[in-house]
Amino acid sequence: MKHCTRRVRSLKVVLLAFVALFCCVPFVADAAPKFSLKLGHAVAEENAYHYGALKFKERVEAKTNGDVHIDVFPNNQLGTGERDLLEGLQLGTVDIYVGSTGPMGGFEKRFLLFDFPFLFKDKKHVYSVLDGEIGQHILSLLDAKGMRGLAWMENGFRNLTNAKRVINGVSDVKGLKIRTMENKVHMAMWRNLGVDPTPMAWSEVFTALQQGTIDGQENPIPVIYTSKLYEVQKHLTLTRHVFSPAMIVVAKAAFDSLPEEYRKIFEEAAQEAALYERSVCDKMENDFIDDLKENGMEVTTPDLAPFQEACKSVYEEFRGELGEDAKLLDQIIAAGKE
Ligand code: EAX
Repeated sequence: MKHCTRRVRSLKVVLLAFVALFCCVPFVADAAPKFSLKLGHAVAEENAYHYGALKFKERVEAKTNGDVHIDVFPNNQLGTGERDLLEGLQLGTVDIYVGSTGPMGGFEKRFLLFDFPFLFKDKKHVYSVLDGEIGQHILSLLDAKGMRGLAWMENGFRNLTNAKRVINGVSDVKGLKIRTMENKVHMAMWRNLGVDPTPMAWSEVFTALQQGTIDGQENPIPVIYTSKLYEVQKHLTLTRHVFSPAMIVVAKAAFDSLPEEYRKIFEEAAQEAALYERSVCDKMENDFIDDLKENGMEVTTPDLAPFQEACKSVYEEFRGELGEDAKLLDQIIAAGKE
């Protein structure tokens, strides 16, 4: 028994030691994140941007073991539109932006490079440029604007919608009042087509269409569908007049506050999220046209040559805005002919 008693005693000692150790170790709840960042975008949660934003969040939080936490705010919750969100990056009210390059020309003129009408032939042409030297060069220009451009996402080829009339040719567009992004190259293009362009933040567009203060707008299929524009627009015209890139951009102050290993994680996660978002956006663009028809939109595919001819003068009018990067415009055009 003695033997047994000794064993019981040593078991008690072990148990007591364990209990003492457990009690003196402070109970560690889930460790609070060291970095909490706010990501904002201007569109609905059903839009591809939101999928891309959530993928970025998921990859960063996983790779940093929760040291970095990202809150995603869709539908302009952090600003009144994309220009406002981008200003938020500079003011520190927004840490991460997912959105189009539309207003970027107002921050860095050379971003207008991608806004020239009918510049890109197809998505293969688009990504040969965005994922090559030209795309990386343009993103790098953001450093001087208090931002760090991490990756190219996709908004898509822009198409015209309106409430007034079916568009079968370029002459049918004349006289329409069309909302454009706050982008002077887009506005010039629509003036060349005989349209009265009205620059407006995205957050105001649905109401303006509903009230009839504008006749139409232009956006990629995923934005048209996920913003339910079929409720206020009867006609969709597949003009594909500009390819609208999207970006994931971090406020430079927020990015520089991260340790080097986390900055690298941000860059890797942004690339992963961008490729994922492009695949989602591409599928939406193919799927949603039928959904728009089912929701009452009349879809036309006019001959685009007259539209392209009417917009040619925009190139001469604005290539000077690009400075020494005007040569990149020629390179992009040449790449489209290969
Ligand atoms: O980025 O403002 C626009 O038309 C944009 O395409 C939209 O907000 C998605």
